[in-house]
Amino acid sequence: MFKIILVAILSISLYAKEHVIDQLGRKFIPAQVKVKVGDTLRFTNSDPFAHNAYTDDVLNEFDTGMQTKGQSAVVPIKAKSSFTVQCAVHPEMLLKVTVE
Ligand SMILES: [Cu+2]
Repeated sequence: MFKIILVAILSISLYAKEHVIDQLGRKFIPAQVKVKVGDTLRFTNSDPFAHNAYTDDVLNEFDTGMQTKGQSAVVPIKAKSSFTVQCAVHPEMLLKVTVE
């Protein structure tokens, strides 16, 4: 039983992927991403001013708060869904996330 649990944990960590999303030039780069449950999104602010990343998706709701220059924030993908991530500072910044 313990062995089975251990293998399950190992395989989750082996296949979970971190998707790096750059916040640069008032854009999320890339502007769309396909992910799987268990993956993470890493938002990195490469602009000299503050950004944010949040979604109102009921299944994957998150809010990175204010990210100053160079700051990174990691959020988990918890459930199958399709949703849009926005920046609270710049409403024109959009990232389309598809969870397969
Ligand atoms: Cu922004």
